[in-house]
Amino acid sequence: MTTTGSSDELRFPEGFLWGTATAAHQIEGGNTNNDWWAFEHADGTPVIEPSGDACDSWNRWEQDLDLVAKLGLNSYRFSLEWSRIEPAPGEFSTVALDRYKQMVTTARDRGILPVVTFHHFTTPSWLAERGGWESSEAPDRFGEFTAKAAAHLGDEIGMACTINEPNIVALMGFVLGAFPPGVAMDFGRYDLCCEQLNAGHRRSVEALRAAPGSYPVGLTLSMAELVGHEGGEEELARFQETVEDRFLRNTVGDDFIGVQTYTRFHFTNSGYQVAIDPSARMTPMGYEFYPEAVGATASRAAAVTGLPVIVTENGVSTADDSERIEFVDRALRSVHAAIEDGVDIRGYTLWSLLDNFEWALGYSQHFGIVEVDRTTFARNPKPSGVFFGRVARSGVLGAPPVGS
Ligand code: IFM
Repeated sequence: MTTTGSSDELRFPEGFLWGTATAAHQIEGGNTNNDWWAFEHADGTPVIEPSGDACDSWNRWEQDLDLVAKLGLNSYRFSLEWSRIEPAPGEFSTVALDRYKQMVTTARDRGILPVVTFHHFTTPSWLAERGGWESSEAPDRFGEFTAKAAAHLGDEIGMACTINEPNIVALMGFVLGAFPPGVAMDFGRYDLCCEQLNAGHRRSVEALRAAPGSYPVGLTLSMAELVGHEGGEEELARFQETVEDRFLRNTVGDDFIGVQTYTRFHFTNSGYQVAIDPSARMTPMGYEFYPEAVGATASRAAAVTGLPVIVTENGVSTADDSERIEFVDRALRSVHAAIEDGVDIRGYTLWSLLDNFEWALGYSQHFGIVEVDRTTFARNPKPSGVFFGRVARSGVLGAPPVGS
């Protein structure tokens, strides 16, 4: 049970997960054998700079785990790089698998629940060359990879996320052209990719259920609060169905739904808009600054799926860290309000631990609660990390910061 204490103090449920998240390609560095590396180096893509050494987390992973523990968080969500583990079809790297196993066990030793994502945007080059997620073999291949990796990591996995934001993989890859294969406005290929990703999720769940251990298994989906205005109802319904609900419906029998929210979208009689008010506060990502969206999306995800919710990503890109504190404070208030309304939300994960490679936008964005020096890779926790850690340790969110 949550309680609302005196003044504006909010208490979160016992056992609530307080985490931060990263993804392999965004932090490890040197992931040369996947579709993203190729995309970063191809002519004519919108990628502003290559990932290069990223945050050198392939070598500094233990320091990253120490940071999570020191901040006071009790979970860490990270991803496995498929192309490191299976560099060629059916050929698995014991060295890579051992490294990820070490991460899982070290996290446990530090009192951190390891939340493992099996696919976070990158696909091995060998599969990309055969058509990537459009290829008829992709779902089975992903299932086989999941089985192999899950068997190696064993029952110390704390929670498993199959595919990160499959809707973004398809939308960016085939409608907006900002992710590999860089195709724009091809809705037929978009639909095909969505179906294949849905099939991949199911294969992965089957593999995880058959693997040693019995940790919760789920999908993570990118969701925005969808706000309808007069004349925009039809467009909203179309967006909701084709970008969110087709994936939410594919979670029957899963243990949780992972909700990943950054903003809200508006639908008017002239279509989709990121903001209505011309003076709306915007973030460097071009999103409306609207932390309360997370409570709304978590509630909708729970209603559509009937599953417990983990907020597996939420956060803001900003160079002004005090804005991040405001964002997280307001977001947590909306999560707490949803819990009070009866929505089963079991955790909140802040994106991201580190300032890292933001895909086509390179290193121009700052989502981290820890700053990373781009030359020395030295890590420096920001006040927002200290703030979030304090809430995590106590399970209590104090009165809103003065001035907010
Ligand atoms: O950096 C990404 C992450 O890889 C997936 N979810 C959204 C984040 C911020 O854009």
